[in-house]
Amino acid sequence: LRRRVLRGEQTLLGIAALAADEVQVVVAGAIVAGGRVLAARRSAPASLAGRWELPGGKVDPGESDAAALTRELREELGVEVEVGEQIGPDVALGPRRVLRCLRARLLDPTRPIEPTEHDQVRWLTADELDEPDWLDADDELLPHLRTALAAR
Ligand code: 523
Repeated sequence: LRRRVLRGEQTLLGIAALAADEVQVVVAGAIVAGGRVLAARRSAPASLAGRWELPGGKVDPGESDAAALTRELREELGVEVEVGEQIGPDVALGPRRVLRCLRARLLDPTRPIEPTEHDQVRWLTADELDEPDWLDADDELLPHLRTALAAR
């Protein structure tokens, strides 16, 4: 019985770890420099390849949003950033997943961007924001990005 109770507790802990209201956050960086924002073209998976995004990725369990974005931008673009405020609202990616855009400032703007996972990067002015074929969630952030670009 004791073992069954223990196993039951573990199951409860497992369920608690996947609580229905738990949301997986994907962070995306709005890297703004000289009045432009950096867009990156995905090369994978095949279903998303060729479409443009604000670079970023999933926040690991126990990791802060800022730490996750710093890590992702270092891995994907070889840049060091200081993470700032959220831009726009959380955008739903699925029933338990949201995209959260955070401002990111390059610590060394002279250092070249070296993409490891994207096959192209592009600096966009506010007027050029509509040009790329953005992922759906990123597309919803464009009005907020435009405002953020105008502010600096
Ligand atoms: N998005 C998205 N927009 C956006 C990003 C960074 C991600 O819509 N700007 C979506 C695309 C994927 C999911 O969020 O469906 C996870 O993003 P991904 O694959 O970049 O996250 P990673 O890099 O953490 O994924 P793994 O390498 O697979 O762990």
